[in-house]
Amino acid sequence: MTADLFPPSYPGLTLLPGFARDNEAALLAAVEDVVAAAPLRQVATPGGKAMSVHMSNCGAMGWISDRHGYRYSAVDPLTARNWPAMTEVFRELAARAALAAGYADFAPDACLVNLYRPSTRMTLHQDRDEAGFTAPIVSVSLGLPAVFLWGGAARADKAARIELLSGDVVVWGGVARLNFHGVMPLRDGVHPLAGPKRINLTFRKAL
Ligand code: MD6
Ligand code: FE
Repeated sequence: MTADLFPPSYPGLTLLPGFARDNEAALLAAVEDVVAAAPLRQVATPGGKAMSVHMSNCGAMGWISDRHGYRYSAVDPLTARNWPAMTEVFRELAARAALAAGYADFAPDACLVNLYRPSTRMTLHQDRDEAGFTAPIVSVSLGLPAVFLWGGAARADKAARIELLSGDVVVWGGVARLNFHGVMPLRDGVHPLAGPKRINLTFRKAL
């Protein structure tokens, strides 16, 4: 087989396999701190359906959704307090991954924390609630493996399936900043550090 000698490449998407592998335990511990202050919750889409993923945020801004729409807010609607600060471990990792993908000086002000349990999925969508699209998106996978769907500029474009393991980081931006993407339903399993779940950290520049 020659597939591994010539892995597929996708314009605007950088795969950094194992980039956060050495930080897994520290990152998971930091996630525990975030969700102690801003509990994970299921949010509703504007259409009124609950998303299957559980979410929280840290950083100056957090991504929220309710029947009024998708947006960023400095205040957690559940606690009526600001989101917990973004720890240096998160900032440093996000900036280093962005740099590895060719984006210098990435300074995220939002980190969305997503909890996927077996059968949780994320349907194809664009990340387009940010004020500008010059900064990339940095996405860190922890815990159970997932199949990431990498589509194109249009919802109907065929999506590639990319396996993401704990410690893998993906960065997208530039021509692909508004590409559709999603996550296939999580398979059953137990991760040695994270247990029966997957955590995804998505770093963005919201403002
Ligand atoms: C992932 N997640 O879980 C990719 N986007 O690998 C996302 O694209 C995403 O988890 C918006 C909101 C939550 C997410
Ligand atoms: Fe997304």
